[in-house]
Amino acid sequence: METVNLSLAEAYALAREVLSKNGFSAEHADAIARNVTAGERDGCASHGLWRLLGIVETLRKGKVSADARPEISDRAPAIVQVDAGGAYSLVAYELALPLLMAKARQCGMAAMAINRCVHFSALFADIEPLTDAGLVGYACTPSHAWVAPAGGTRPLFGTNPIAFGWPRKDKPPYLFDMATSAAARGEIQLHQRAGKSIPEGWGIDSEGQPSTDPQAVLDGAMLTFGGHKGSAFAAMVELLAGPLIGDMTSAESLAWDAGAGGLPYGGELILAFDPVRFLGEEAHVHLARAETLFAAMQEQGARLPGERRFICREKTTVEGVTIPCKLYEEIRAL
Ligand code: PYC
Repeated sequence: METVNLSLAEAYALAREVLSKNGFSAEHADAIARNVTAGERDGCASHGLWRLLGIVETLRKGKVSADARPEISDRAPAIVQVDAGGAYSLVAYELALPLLMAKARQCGMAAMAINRCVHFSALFADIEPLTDAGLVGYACTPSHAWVAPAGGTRPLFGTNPIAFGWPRKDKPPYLFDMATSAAARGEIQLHQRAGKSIPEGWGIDSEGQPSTDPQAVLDGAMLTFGGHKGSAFAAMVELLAGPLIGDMTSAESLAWDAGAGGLPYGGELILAFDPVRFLGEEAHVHLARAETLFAAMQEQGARLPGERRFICREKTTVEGVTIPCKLYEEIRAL
């Protein structure tokens, strides 16, 4: 496959230009360009520059606002709600983040509900600002009904990612960001673009039969990770970032899309916990115990979630990112 190498600055500039030429306001174009560049930088191609295709397509289909200004509402001592106004989630998140952090420091824990947002982005990017500030973070969001519940054969849940981050002094955070489906939908779409089959266990065809054909699974149903366990987590995400915050489930999001093929529309829930508020002067003692746990994991050869991403980040910061020529041309054509 022919490839193109881009420095991170070039990747960002390409994304930024495509977004602003397609009509996104400066703040949305900036936030989206930073996010997809971060996905590519961290070796997460399914949330990297490739996303620009769907991001722009969703705008052209009239399914996302290019310039909505989020409205923040201070709901309760530990709850901030932000209405994204039908735009992508990122600007809403960034504008409401300082209030979430202030509330977490004040109350020990706080929640941010983002409503009426279109969502495409990897959640690790929403957790890192929290762990960088010494807070523990959790985030989740439904998507479109693409995933069958365990025991079923028809799509009902979204890919419903969950991200969790734990701050570490002078070290990258312990941070996982995982779909509750066996793979992100973007992963399956990337396999399809590359003409590759997908691993067994990722999905079933429209007859309910296991399939390794990406198109058959995109047309059929994706599966949750870990059978009924992943299915339970997927349902939890539907509830926490759907009805609990007054926003859509994945089935409602897909119904709202009405066949347009836009990205998922609904809510995101973000939680922040302040160890210092929980523990006071003892905080450092207990954070050190967390380090003992991480060391014991690594002693057995286990990799800490997020490690691969940070290693990749160091490399791409120097060497840039490499994407297929075909993708590069498709992005330029946007
Ligand atoms: O790739 O799983 C995915 C996804 C979720 C929302 C948009 N794409």
